[in-house]
Amino acid sequence: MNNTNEALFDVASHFALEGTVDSIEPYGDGHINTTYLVTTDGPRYILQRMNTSIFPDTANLMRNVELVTAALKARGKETLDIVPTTSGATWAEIDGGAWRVYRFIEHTMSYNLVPNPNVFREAGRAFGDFQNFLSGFDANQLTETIAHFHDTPHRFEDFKKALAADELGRAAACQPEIDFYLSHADQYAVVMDGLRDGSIPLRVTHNDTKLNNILMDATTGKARAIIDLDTIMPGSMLFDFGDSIRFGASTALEDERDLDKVHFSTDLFRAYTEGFVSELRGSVTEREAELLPFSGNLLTMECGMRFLADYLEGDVYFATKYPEHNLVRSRTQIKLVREMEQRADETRAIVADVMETTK
Ligand code: ADP
Ligand code: GN1
Ligand code: MG
Repeated sequence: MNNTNEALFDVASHFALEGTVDSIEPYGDGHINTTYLVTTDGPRYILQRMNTSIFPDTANLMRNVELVTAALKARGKETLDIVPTTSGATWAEIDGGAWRVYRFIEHTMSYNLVPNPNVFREAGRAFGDFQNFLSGFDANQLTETIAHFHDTPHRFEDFKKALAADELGRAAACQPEIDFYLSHADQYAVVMDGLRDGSIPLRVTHNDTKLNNILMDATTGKARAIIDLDTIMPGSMLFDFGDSIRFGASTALEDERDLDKVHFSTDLFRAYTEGFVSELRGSVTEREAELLPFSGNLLTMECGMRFLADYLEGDVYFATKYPEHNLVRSRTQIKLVREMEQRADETRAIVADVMETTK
C-alpha cells in the first residue's frame, strides 16, 4: 500500500520522537519491510511498516527484537534502539498497518556489493561475533517468527507448488531456470537431515546475514551494528555462513542483469571465512566445518528457488522494481551456484586451511 506524506506524518506522530519532523522519505534496499528515513530538527529515525503477511505475529516479533537488543545493550554492544510510541509500546497498529521506529544509526555505511575483501572479512568477523553472542541466548525465550525459514526441502515443495499452479503462465519463459532447481533436488536435505539426526548442532542464528544487514562505521570501516533482527530463531550456523557467501562472495549485485559480470569469488570466500572462523574458533564442529563450503551452494539455491517461486506466483513476497526482477535475481543465484560447484575443491581447501591456522 502507498502511504501519502500526510498519512506518514500522522503515523510518526504516534511515536515519542525528539524534535519536529521535517521529512519522511523511502529509505534503504530491504526486500521485506517498507522503510522510511524520518528527518527532524533533532535526531533522525527509521520508520518501518512491518510486513504482516510475512510476519503475522507482530507482538511476538517485537518481543524477540526487544529481548535480543536488550541483551546486546547489556553487553555494551551497539544495536537497534526501539523508539516507543507515545503510550510506551514497542510498535503501533495504525490504519491496519503495523509500525515501528528505530533510532537512525548515524555515520555508518551498508553495502550491496563488497568493495574489497577487507570489508567482507570484517562482515565475517561481525557475524561470527554475533553468533557467539547468540550462543549465550536461551532459544526458548524466542518465538519462531517464520516457520520452516531455512528448511530447503520445504522451500522446494513450495517452489514445485508455484510451478504446478503457474498462475500467470510465466513458467514457459523460464524453463532452464526451473530445470536447474529440479535437477538439484537431491542436495537440498543435507542440513535439515543433520539438524534432525543431531549431527549438526541446533543453535540460535540470525538467518538473514546479507551484507546490507550490517552497518559499518563510515570512518573506521569497523562493523558497528547487525540489524534486521526479525528472523533470529533456532537454526544452523551453516544458514548464516551460507547466506553471507551467497550475497557477498559475488562480483556483482544480487539483481545484476548482465550475467557476464556475475562470478563467485574464492578470494571473497576466503576473506569471509577468515573473519567468521577467527571469531568462532573452537565452537565450529567438524561436521559444520565440512559443510561450510557447501552451505554457500545450498543457501544460494534456496534463495534462488524462492525468487523463482515468487516470480511464478506474481511477485507477492519480495519487493520488486520491474516485472522480471525476481527472475533476474534467480538467474544470478544459478550462475553463482554453477561456479561454486566448479570451485568446490578450492573452497574445501580454503576452509581446511583457515580452520588449521585459527586453531
Ligand atoms: P528489510 O527487512 O526490508 O530488509 P531492514 O530492517 O533490513 O528491512 O531495513 C532496510 C534498510 O534500512 C537496511 O538495509 C538499512 O540500510 C536501513 N536501516 C534499517 N534500520 C536502520 C537503523 N536503525 N539505522 C540506520 N539504517 C537502518
Ligand atoms: C530478504 O529482509 P531482507 O531484504 O534483508 C529475505 C531473505 C532473503 C533476502 C534476499 C524475511 O531479506 O530471506 O535471503 O531477502 N528476508 C525474509 O535478498 O524473507
Ligand atoms: Mg534487511
